[in-house]
Amino acid sequence: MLTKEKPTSLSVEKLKLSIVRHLRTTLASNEHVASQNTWWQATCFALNEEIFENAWSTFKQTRLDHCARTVNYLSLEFLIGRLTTNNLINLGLEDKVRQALNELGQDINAISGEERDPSLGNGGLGRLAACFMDSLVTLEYPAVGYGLHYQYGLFRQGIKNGEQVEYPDNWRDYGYPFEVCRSSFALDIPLYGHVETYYQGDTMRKRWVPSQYLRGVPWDIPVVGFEVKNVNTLRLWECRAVNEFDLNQFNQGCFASALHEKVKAESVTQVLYPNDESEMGKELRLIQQYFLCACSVRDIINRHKEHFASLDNLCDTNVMQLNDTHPAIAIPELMRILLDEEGIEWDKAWKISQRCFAYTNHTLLPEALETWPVDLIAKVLPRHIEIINEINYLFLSQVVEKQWPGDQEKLIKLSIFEEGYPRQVRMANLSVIGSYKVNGVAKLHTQLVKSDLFPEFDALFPDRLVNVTNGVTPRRWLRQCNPALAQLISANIGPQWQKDLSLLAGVEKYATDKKFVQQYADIKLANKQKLANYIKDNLAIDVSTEAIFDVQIKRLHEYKRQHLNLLHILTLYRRLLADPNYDMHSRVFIFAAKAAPGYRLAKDIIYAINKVAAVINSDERIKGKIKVVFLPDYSVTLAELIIPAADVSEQISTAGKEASGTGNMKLGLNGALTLGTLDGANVEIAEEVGDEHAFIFGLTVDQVNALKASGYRPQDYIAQNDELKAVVDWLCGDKFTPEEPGRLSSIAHSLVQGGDPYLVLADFAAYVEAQAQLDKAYRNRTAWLHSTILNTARLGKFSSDRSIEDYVRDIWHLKKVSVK
Ligand code: DL6
Repeated sequence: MLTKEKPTSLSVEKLKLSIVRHLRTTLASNEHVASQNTWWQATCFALNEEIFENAWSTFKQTRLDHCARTVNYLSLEFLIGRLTTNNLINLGLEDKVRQALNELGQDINAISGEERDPSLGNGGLGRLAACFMDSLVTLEYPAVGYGLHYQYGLFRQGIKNGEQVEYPDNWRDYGYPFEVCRSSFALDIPLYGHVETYYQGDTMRKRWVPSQYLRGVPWDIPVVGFEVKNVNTLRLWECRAVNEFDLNQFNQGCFASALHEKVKAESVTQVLYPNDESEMGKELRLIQQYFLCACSVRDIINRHKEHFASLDNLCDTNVMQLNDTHPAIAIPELMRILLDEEGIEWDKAWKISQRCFAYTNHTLLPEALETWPVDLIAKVLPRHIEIINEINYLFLSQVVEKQWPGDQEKLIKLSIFEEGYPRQVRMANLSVIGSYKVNGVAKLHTQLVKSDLFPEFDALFPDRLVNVTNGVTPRRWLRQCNPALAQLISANIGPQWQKDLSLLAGVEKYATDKKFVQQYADIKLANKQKLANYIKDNLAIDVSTEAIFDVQIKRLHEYKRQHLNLLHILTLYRRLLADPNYDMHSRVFIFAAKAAPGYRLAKDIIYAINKVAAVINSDERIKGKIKVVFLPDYSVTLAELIIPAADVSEQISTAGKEASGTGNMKLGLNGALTLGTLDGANVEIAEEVGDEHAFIFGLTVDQVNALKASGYRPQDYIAQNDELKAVVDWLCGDKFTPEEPGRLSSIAHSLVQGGDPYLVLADFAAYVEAQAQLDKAYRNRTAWLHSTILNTARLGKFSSDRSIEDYVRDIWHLKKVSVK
């Protein structure tokens, strides 16, 4: 038994009755004709009976009894993954539902496989938000996640002749059983128009006269706590037209224009922007961001006003966490409401507002730091640009000028406005100035935020910048994705690790226990076999579980350096061609990655991996020593299959570029050894696990900076290294693309003529050497298994429960509300 059963009225008999009742009365089917998908929906509806009851109790206890301080997590992305198994585990109903379905002639695994991934995020920050929601509810903290109800999630990735092709992901097609439309909380959101000045007595006031409204309709997804009764809410706003249909136009035969307003409004929440590291600069994206913020801030205020007449104490009942700068427009939105609607004077309004917001920075990449043209904000949100102006004026004149009198450079750097054509609003500066706390997501990242990104802000506000190292939920990323390992751990140290991951330390003493080691090894092998079957079924590639499963799964980006991995694969391939007896353990290189549709070079790297795979996998001369596998359409569900099967976790970003990473934590917990640079949370992973149980290589942040400062010349590295020269030359020729010679040369070009911005060539030799060490280490079976088990045992720090407790202690100051 892995989960303590929660007090529930649901017996196997009751579950069976409920599932059949939903088949018949909710879904208009019956147990004789229902498709698997209908069975799945009926099962979800049966679970909802328990879930919604508990959600109501949580709501009642948090708001009505206590009016407890609540964190509102504002995020444009929540990459939640499938919920069926997650909810079953968290409800403690897995065994009962399995049995109930069994007795009804159904298989629980097939049924849960019917769910489409709600892919409402790009990667890092969206998945983190989902882990945080799981931890918040499990730790019984009052929390609401606010996001957008996209009709299309992140695109589905297909591979056609090696190229990425994007298809729309209509994740909820005909509805999603775990969501409920709460139309009674719908809101109208203003846009465009102009600002008027008027007098109230002697006081001059402003008001926004919008020229358009959008309707925000909330869809609630319950977030079920593990071994607790609490159920929190993820509220996703859908955009609709206020007047959906113009009957007059329709009657005149203008069918398309009769629907014009509806189509325009719905486009706001139609698609998730498929871009995680670069700026889009589109009016629609700005409206999306504002729409989320306006709906959420209004919803929070409405909740507050059920208990309090004024907003004076809003910051006592609520904190709004900005998940990166995407929801930063919430700051001027709250100010607008306080000033214009509540009639509060500026200083007091600013005090309230500033104590409501906290901001998490997730990236240092300059191109990912959001800016918006001033003219665009002025057009869409005319009152907000005035407020941003005033915030900036007061900040520069009262804070910066006081600290550094007459220092123009400081004023230019710290201003919310970036001068130029067009003038831009820097959302990061707005977020730092408008928040009471700002956090980075790993120790190294926070240090760099302080020293490189915001050093002046750190000097001005010495207590504002803090670190909260990311984490992942152990429920999904160990218990759910690796049930056999979870079972083994529980059998030896008890099941409490699922709520306190630091208890995994108790596994350490089994790392030398023969029986445990063998069981651990058997589980890894079975997981590898499962992945091997998937690869065979989906890509028709045979891979041996004897081989090292070397995994790099993450968004495709130059800074993550999938092309460094590729250069190493080519190096091994060359060595094998030169010497068929070249001594290496067989290796399967497994990639999964989506590239932003407009990111040409990233797409070229995917193409190159696939073309290289096709040649290497069919080259009999190398006797299957290397296999290269690119698994299309990376998703949370695919990650749950790959991670438990991995031997090696590739975390090879250029030092200083990856804010934290969370795949590194998931892979390590599941026993993969990290092959990584000293970047992001790799630093802390290596600290925890010990350098001898990871393969750390490459330039450090300081060395990267020094090399760049001294004038980095990638061609020097090629000149000094014949193997490197040979594999880069391969990319320029027709070896892998005989039908299109030179088709892979864009990669070589970016590395040589393009100046190699992410220092791939500078780290190549160290990477190849670390790979050789790893190859050697793998062959010592006992030592390798020892390291693997120690990775599981020593990574307890990286639970999102710990991250949430850090946020609660240092930023949010919440109190638990236990639902009885
Ligand atoms: O903090 C979550 C996650 C980090 O683990 C990754 O290192 C980082 O790249 C990612 N950042 C984003 C950037 N989006 N924006 N802006 O997702 O955040």
